Amino acid sequence: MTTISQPAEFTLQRKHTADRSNAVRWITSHSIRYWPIILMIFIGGLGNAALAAVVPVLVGDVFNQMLKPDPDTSILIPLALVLGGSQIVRGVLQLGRNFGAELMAQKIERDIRDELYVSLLGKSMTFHNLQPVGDTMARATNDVREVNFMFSPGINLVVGSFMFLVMPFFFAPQYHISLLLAPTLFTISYFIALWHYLRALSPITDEVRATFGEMNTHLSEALDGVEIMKGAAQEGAEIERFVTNARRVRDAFVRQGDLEARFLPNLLLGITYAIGLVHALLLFRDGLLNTGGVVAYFGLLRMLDFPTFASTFAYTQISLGLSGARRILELINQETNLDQNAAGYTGVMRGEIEFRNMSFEYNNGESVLENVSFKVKPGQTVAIVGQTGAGKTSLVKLINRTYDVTGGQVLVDGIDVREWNLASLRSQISMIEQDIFLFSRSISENIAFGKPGAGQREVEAAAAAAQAHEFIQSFDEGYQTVIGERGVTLSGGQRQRLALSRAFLTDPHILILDDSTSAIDSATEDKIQRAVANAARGRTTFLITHRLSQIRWADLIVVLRKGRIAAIGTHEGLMKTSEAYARIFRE
Ligand code: TTP
Ligand code: MG
Repeated sequence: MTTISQPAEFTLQRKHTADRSNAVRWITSHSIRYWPIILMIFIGGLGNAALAAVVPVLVGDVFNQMLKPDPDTSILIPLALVLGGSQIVRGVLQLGRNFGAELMAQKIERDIRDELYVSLLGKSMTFHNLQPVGDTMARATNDVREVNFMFSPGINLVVGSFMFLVMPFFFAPQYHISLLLAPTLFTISYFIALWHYLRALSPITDEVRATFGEMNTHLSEALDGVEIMKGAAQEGAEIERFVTNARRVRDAFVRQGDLEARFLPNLLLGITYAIGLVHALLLFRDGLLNTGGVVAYFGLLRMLDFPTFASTFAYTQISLGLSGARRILELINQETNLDQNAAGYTGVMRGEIEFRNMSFEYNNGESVLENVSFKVKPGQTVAIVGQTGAGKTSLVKLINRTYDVTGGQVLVDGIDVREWNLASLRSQISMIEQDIFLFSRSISENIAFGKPGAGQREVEAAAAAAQAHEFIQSFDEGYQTVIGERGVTLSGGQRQRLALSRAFLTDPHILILDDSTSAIDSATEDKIQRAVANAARGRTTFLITHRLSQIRWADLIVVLRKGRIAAIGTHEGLMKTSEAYARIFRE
């Protein structure tokens, strides 16, 4: 099996690797490992069909017995017993087929869900910034579900009904060889019609899945931004937009239904019955077929029912499943431009950082940082100041390779960050982002996020150092309080101290604090001030802040303006030399 490996930021070692070159191969490579189940489905399907064919054959025999001038009724009891027995066995086989297909469907669903999740976590921020969450959610939930349905009932019915299609070919010739005519005509036209149907269906199911993804994207964004939407009284416009999206989904489904309704084999089946019956009667008239033969033959033709009626439904399901698989695969196969560099440097960090002639732009090609060079000694505290949009956040995100520079270098301990093993680099750097994200888990778990398995005592010590212990204690359930539950939300200052607790617990060599909050009451301000001072001790610290008290005692202050360094130095030095810096303090 060929394995196409994608460059990923992080990959986890999986037991099974799948062929990701196209959707059909991908699904096949996932299913092939469950070959015993596939075998079970096939055997179940074949046995079920063969035993179903036994019914018309036996009924034909019974007719012949009854129509004899002196019918031998003693044979009827054994015939009835064989008939009944065979149908019980058939039920068991059918159960095997259905159970196998359902089992397979669930296993495959789990496997591809795992694969997608691992792949999503491994992708870079560049990818995640560009990929709408709603669309990802639609793919990770509904498209994955469609792949499940593709196996059960989809493939289950296709296999089962195909076996029914084959049976007349086995059983009809024993009555008269020419009776193969009607099933042959049917089968040929069936496959031609099916081929056309599938070709027309594929773009429609693609569209069904795509419009659904778009609707979901929109819905998730509207809910995310519901506060802004309400604030701007835009509910009406939003509803309008949603209705348009919902209409597109409906239209795609209607087109699918329309195509299904025109499925030709429904018509072919009726014609086949007519042809078969006429044919059998002609043979009967010429004495080449007896009454039992006519009855049995017509019973066998009736078996074509199953493939005809199951196929619209089953093939649509397969087509939808493949469309879903294509969309999931598209996501998995999206390249990410960071690689984890597993073989890279893994030393213990001293915390020296150097920006060397560095420039950076986001994907849109607009320069965000230009020609930035400066050096930070281990243990120093650096304050980055500058107006909004100056590139402060962007600058620090280059240190832990949330993004990669587009020119020049960022070095940690004299080693280009791209030469570092990514996991090693990131585990020694702690970044407190501008908008702090908390999981809907307990406070304790939120603090211990970067160090799973940390004991309660450790967690509390970290919280105390971050000046968070007090407010956490004020909650009824203390550290076990679940954030987001029963209305527990935290203020900006509280969030910040939780994030600082996280940082204390992981004890990083480099700490980055991106803090945009400036309006905080002085008591809290004081606490944060103390927490940050605690945190900065003994490690290299980057502070992005508007708090003058914090800027003042930094070892190095970098003033950014429109992506360039406007001034750099200590507080005393800058007050004398930099007009721009002095202005900040005058304001
Ligand atoms: P930032 O680095 O976010 O600027 P900042 O942190 O100095 O601003 P603030 O004080 O408000 O936090 O952005 C610098 C430029 O980069 C800005 O013009 C927006 C642009 N940018 C992108 O194009 N894509 C991004 O993902 C981000 C974060 C910024
Ligand atoms: Mg910022």
